[in-house]
Amino acid sequence: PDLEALKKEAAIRAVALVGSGMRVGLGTGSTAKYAIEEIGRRLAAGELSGVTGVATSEASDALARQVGIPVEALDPRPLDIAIDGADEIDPALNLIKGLGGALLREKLTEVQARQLVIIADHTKLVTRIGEKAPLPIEIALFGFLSTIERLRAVLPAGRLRQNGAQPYVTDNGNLIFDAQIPEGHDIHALERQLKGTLGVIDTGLFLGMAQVAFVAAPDGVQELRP
Ligand code: DER
Repeated sequence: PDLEALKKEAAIRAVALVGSGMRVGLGTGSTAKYAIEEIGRRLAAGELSGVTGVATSEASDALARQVGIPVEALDPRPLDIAIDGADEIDPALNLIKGLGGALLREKLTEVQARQLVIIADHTKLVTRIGEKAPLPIEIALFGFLSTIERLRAVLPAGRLRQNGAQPYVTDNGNLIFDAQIPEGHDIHALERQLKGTLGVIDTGLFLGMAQVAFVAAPDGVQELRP
């Protein structure tokens, strides 16, 4: 089966964990899209009822409404479950996220979920975080050139994400610096160092947040736990 079919298979496995009456964190990206569509399908078919969603991006908010999922703003109440994609997944289920630009709302939402369920295809599996994907870092617009200089002192191989000729702007009005994580970095120490860097709002390191990942490979969907 092709990659899209595999991603959809993983999404359907995750949505099987959604029960009626649940408050669900709705992820962002091409894999999470299948999960949002599947929740909508199950609601329309009467297989689920009373589900409300909290979207992690404007795009996912619009898609949720389009498929008939009632959406609410994030408030301090815990979410029963959140379903989202990832750019990298290591054996401890540490993640890189944010290539879709939604890392801040994703982390703010998913930290409140009783269960964070990751869905992906096998190309996202890594042995070391930083092996395949750059780390997205959300930075304030104001003084961003100074912030980039501070970041380059920590991660020299990085660049401001562009949207054509303009800098990419997130749903929150911030910018993103994408940086390679060279071998030898302790990712927990790196997260602390980046979060302590003036002008940095958050990073795409989601460490120890996910409980389970459904990873689709040509021979089937694997259920990975840390
Ligand atoms: O930007 C994000 O965090 C997305 O969830 C990303 O990590 C996965 O996007 P994909 O499912 O389109 O690969």
